[in-house]
Amino acid sequence: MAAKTAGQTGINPAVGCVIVKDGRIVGLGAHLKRGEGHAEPHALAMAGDEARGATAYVTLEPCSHYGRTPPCSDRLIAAGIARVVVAELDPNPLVAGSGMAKLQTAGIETKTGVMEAEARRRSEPFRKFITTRLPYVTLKTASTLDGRIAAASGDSRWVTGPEAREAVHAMRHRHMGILVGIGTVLADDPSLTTRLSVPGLHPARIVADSSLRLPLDAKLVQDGAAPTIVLTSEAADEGRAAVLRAAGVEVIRCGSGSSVDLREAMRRLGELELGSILLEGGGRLNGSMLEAGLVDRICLFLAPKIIGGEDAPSSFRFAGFERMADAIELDDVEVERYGRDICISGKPAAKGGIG
Ligand code: AOF
Ligand code: ZN
Repeated sequence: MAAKTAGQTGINPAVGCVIVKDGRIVGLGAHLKRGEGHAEPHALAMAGDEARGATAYVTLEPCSHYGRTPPCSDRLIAAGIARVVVAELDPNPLVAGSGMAKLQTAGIETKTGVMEAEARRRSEPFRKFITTRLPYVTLKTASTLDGRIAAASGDSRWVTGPEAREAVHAMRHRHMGILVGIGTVLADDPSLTTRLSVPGLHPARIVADSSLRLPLDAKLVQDGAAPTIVLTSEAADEGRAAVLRAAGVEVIRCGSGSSVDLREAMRRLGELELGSILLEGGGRLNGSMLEAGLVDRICLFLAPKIIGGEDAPSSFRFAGFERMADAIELDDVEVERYGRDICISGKPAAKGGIG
């Protein structure tokens, strides 16, 4: 239930709830939208009187706070639920164990940590945002086996096949913002919208553009498909900023230098409640974000091709390290296949020296 709603709950977690009575499912629910009902009340509404004496299975600890809706723990207690099984505790400091405590005080039998690893994987972006107010950043690249994102001529249509590209659109649907460097916009004039074989949600489009080179006739400015935000520097021309604002673009100055202060940029995007960002390059921005330690997960789509070319652009452009021992390593590595392509993903290991 939670997996199906990933991407549509904003900065709220995707949560699923199933109510079981005498071996039969009597209620199903998911949190569908921030500001609307949580998973448990939906499932309780379906269960009706059958909830009395039943077991509720929830992917997240039921809440104990009055937020946009009343506490789910109170609702479970009032419905006469006998047992609550949850996958993980709510990392929200407003809840953090107090939901379980409330249920226990009311005499409900509880169990925590069932399929916890799966649940934590799903709630990782929520966990990061609710505890730091910084967006969870997923870096995605699509390259040849030799790490090139285009030929030396600039041609990049297409590196990976249709299955991998569909997976990327599904990733866009699951993130609240999509971030690219101005070089990518100037080279490709992308629309950065979600185009799936079924309808999806469009993330806000964010461009790192320290000297405000974003052209007024760019699709990102003209198409109105989703909000467009430009991250720029203090040094950028105010007249140009005014022109972009008049065209409907939000311009945010990050840091006091002549380039975009990426850490400050993430803080500002967090203030706008953009809780998850898909970073789609190019190589320089990828390199800078990685070096600054601002990337939470990397997804590298690799096509079984070799393009070569001394000047062909690559997925990561940064000074790099002198010694292999200093390389950025990935933890929690996963490998998936999409048609002829593969995706290697993992979390950049935190290290001293970076950032
Ligand atoms: C639950 N069940 O289905 C969800 C929970 O903005 P509000 O008022 O909806 O509250 C959001 C917080 O509630 C969120 O940060 C998280 O702590 C919890 N989410 N809790 O019992 C749910 N979505
Ligand atoms: Zn709740």
